[in-house]
Amino acid sequence: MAEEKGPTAPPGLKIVVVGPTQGGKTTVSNYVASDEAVDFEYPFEYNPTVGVRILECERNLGGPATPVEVWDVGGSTDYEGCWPAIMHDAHGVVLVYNPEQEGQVSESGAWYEYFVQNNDLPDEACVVFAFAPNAQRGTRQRVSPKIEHLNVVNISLDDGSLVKTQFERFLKAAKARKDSGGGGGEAKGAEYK
Ligand SMILES: Nc1nc2c(ncn2[C@@H]2O[C@H](COP(=O)(O)OP(=O)(O)OP(=O)(O)O)[C@@H](O)[C@H]2O)c(=O)[nH]1
Ligand SMILES: [Mg+2]
Repeated sequence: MAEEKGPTAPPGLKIVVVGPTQGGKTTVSNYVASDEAVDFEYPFEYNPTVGVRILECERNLGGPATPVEVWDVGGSTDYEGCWPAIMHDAHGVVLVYNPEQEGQVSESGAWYEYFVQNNDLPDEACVVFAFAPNAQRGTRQRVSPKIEHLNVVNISLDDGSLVKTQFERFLKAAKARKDSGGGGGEAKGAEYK
């Protein structure tokens, strides 16, 4: 990462993964940032994320490989003081919540307002994973009215390939916005769906 020398533009994409505590951010982050063909599964044991973890990978999004940083943010509000710094220069937000947990459904709306709206990011810069680990495919999951206009993807632990596909699409759209010169709010969204 450190030796990366892009011709002109600063390298890479910064993607911030946010949402209520125990929603599955670390589970999703580990999966999408892995370079190996790993299964979509829980970490060996649950450890609340302290502050933020930064996972680095490279993805082929067209042209030379793009360095991607996945910032897996701890869901505890104890780290609220770090959130502005965490969001600095972010290109996209992945919002993860567990739709089977009543409180997380409403909390997800507040995470969207804080991390997307307050940062003047376009809605296209946010993908939502409603992560119900053991749900049956096709289960209709609850969505907060605040985020129902976004791209909300229902996933369970059986949906690893869907997570990968959606994440890659999301990265391509983020790269297109970045390449078109938009740093954030004013960026034109590339067609996403
Ligand atoms: N049944 C089961 N649940 C697990 C296991 N490991 C983690 N979990 C649960 O999976 C959920 C998601 O865990 P994480 O991905 O670490 O959640 P997170 O959103 O990163 O949480 P924070 O870092 O605290 O904000 C939590 O509700 C855990 O209790 C496991 O081995 N078995
Ligand atoms: Mg975590």
